[in-house]
Order: sequence, then C-alpha cells, then structure tokens
Amino acid sequence: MSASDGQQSSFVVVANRLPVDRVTSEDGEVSWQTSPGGLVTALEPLMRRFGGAWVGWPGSADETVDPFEHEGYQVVPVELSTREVEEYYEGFSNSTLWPLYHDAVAFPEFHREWWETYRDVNLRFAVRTAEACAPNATVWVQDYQLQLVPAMLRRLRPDLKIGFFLHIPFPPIELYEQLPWRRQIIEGLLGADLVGFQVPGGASNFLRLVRRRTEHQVRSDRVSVEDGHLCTVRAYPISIDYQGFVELAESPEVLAESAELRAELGNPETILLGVDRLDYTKGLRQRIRAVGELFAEGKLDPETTVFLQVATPSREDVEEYQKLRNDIDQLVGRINSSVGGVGRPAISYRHANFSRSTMAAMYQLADVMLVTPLRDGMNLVAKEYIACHTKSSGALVLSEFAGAARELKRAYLVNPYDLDAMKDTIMRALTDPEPVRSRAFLAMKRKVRDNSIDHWANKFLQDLKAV
Ligand code: GDG
Repeated sequence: MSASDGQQSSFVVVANRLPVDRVTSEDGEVSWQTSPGGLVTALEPLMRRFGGAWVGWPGSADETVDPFEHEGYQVVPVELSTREVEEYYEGFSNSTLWPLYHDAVAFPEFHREWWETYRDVNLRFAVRTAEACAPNATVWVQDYQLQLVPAMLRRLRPDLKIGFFLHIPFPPIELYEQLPWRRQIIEGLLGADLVGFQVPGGASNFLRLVRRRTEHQVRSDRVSVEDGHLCTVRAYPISIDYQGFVELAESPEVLAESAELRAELGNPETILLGVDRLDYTKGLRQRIRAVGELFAEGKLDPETTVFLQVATPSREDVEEYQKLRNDIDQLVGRINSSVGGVGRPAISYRHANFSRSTMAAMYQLADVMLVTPLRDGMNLVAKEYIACHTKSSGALVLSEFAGAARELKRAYLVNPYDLDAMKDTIMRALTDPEPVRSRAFLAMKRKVRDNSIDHWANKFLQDLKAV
C-alpha cells in the first residue's frame, strides 16, 4: 500500500535516511531493524504516541520499497537512482554543502547538474511527505540534504505546521554567499514555521543573510515571509540519551569489555581516546600530529601511555575522504615507527565500526578524551564521553569550534589549528590535580544530564506548536 492510499499521519519526520536498516536472515528473509542513534531513540516514542510517519531513503540505490509499519509507526521510503545518489547525496550534499557549511575546510565544488538533482530529489521528498500528512499535521524536516523541502511542502500543503532543524553549522555570510544557489536555499528554509540551528551563532548568521539577500522583514527572531507566514529562527542545541548511555556504560557487560580492552592495549597506565567519523572536519590530522609530537618529545611515555583513535568509515565513495584515509594511515604509520613502544604501538588506530557497547567501554577507559574538530555543528561524542565515563575524574579536551563548547565551558578548550596550544592543553588535562579535574567533569555531567535529547525534541516541538 502506498502512503497515498489513505494512510496519513498527524506527525511526520522527514530525513535523508530512514530510521531502519534492512537485515537479511540466512534463509533470505528480509526484515527491518531500528538503526541505533540519538535522533531515532528520541523520536520513536513520539512517533508511536502520535501515529507518526518517517519519510526517508532506505539507503540502497535503484530500489523501490513499499511503505510499511514498523514498531507502531509508518515508514515511507523515497527511492533514489544511482545517478541521484551520486549527484544529490555524494555531490551536492557532501561535496558542496558539507564543506561550505564547515568553514570551507575542504574546497566546496559547485556543479549545476548536482544542484538540479538536489532540487529534483527535494521535490520528490516534499511530494511523498505531502501524501503522508493528515490535515494540519506537524512535519519535522531534518538537515542539510533537504533544505528546499520546507518551501516546496508549504506550496503543496499550506495547512501543515513545518519545522526544520539543521544538524551542521550555518556558516558566516561571507562564505555562504559563494553558493550560486544561495537565494533558493534561503527561500527553501523560510518555508518552515520554525527553523532550528545548533547554536545561536548559526541562527544569527542565517538572519543576517535573510536581511542582506531578501526583501523579507526581519524583526528579532522572526521573518515575515512575503506569502504571509512567519518563520521563527532559533537555536536548539541537540544532545544524547543521557540515561540510556549511563545505564549502558554501567552494565556488567560493558565493564567486562572495558577490562578486556585495557588488557588488549597492554594495560597502559594512561589512555587518551579519539572517536570520530573519518571526516576532514573532525581535525584528525592536527590531533594526531599534536599527540605524535608529545610522544616524540618524551612528554608522553609510550611505555605507559596509549592513544586509541577510532575512525569510523564514512562517505567512502567521495574522493576527499579517500585521500584523508590514506593521509591518516601514513601519518599514524610514521609516528608509530619513530616512537618505539614496548611491543605495542603508541597510537592504536582503528578504522572500523564498533557496537554501541564497545564505544561505551572505550569511553569508560579514557582518562582524557580528545574532541578537536575544525568545525562541528554540535559533536555528540563529547557528550557521550561525559555520560559514559562513570568515574568522576575524566577530562575532555574540546575544540572551541564544536557547538558543544558553548555548553561544555568547563572542558579543556582548544583552538585545533594551534598545535602548540593543543599540546599544552592535553598535558594540562593529564596532569591537573584530581579535584580540579573532577569538579569540572561533574559540572559537565550535570549539564548534559539536564539537557538530554528528549528535552531537545520536546522543546523544539512545543515551540513549533506555539509559533
Ligand atoms: C552530525 C553533525 C551533530 C561514531 N563511530 C561509531 C559510532 N559513532 C556515533 C557516535 C555519535 C555519532 O556517531 C557521531 O555524532 P557526531 O555528533 O560526533 O558527528 P556527525 O556524525 O558529524 O553528526 C554533528 C550531529 O549531527 C547531531 O546533530 O552533533 O555536529 O556533524 O553518536 O557515537 N557509533 C557506533 N559505532 C561506531 O563505530 N555504534
């Protein structure tokens, strides 16, 4: 049955990806499993309560999947061809918008064909969403792949209440203005009743752009759009399922796994940890060089200290990511061969996916967590470490350029481009007296506990109702 056959919902989430992964059993039977992740965890209960629907791409090209019910809500798949995956997803989303929105730390590529496909795919998402919505439904559109959907949807269904949330930074106007299709994207976002950003800086960058590039009236955080509706623009810092992570990290299985992992690493006295998608925005080159120099200068002792760096495979079909992977392999190899350990490398580098419980075991172990992106919308790894490191004496070295730095002011904040300062800060995080570390760490725990992901979702949806 298709969504247009009558199955309509009063609460609809629209995201590039569906919240489910396909699993094929040994006898070839296909079923769908909820994908792990904060957003899905936070929204699933709401979806069930409101008889919701989730519109998104199932993740494989050239395949049509019929809508189906999953765990008490509707799943509405949007199909993409191989060409569309290349041009809309790998192209315009990940090689134009992603670098542009992250301070152009890699060069954004502008191609007209990619833009046209982005527009076509956004229209398909909007049409599919319009079909899935009951009269006056609430729709929540997620992220940079779908920035044209709010306005397209409003044209198709003016009765809907439309929210949009951007998970990545919104760049300063001087950078944004490079985008040949800047006007269309601004108007696309303004189709929403409420546009949310991770931090107030993103919201003000956007409002400045609206003032500069459109004729719409801006008063405080509201834009009067020419078709007569108001679009409110605010910050909603996203978070994690704090309680869920604490329970996971304290479970006997995770505690046993962290003991095993420590033994596997050669029972070092001190563990530094980095966990990132392998992405050029995450500052891996700078971080690994800084730690490598600390080992080479003898400030860190490879006999007693290990730097465990996890890099999760990501966007492997995009050229810039292939280059990054090779660079990091070589860099780690060079450092490990020059700083002799005791039969184990100084840097334990793992380019692989891990289960959530292994991640929690790693967070448990880390004396110092290094989160040093060059630019990041929020960075949930920083918050996950704070939840999962259940000892009071953790230390978080955090980039000033991660959205999380606005809330986690008691972290050891660094400019990731300043290698010497980063090295000094890492040493301070390792050597500060225990009471200093734990006061700061416990303050950050309270902060994350009091603003977990369900607060974030509820606040956004309450505001959406009210605007
Ligand atoms: C975007 C924005 C914003 C990583 N490796 C594994 C794994 N992970 C999980 C982490 C964490 C998530 O992936 C990564 O989240 P981040 O927030 O760090 O970064 P992005 O993927 O770039 O996310 C970001 C976020 O959206 C939310 O709005 O914070 O700024 O860029 O949850 O734990 N999980 C598992 N295995 C791994 O190997 N299971």
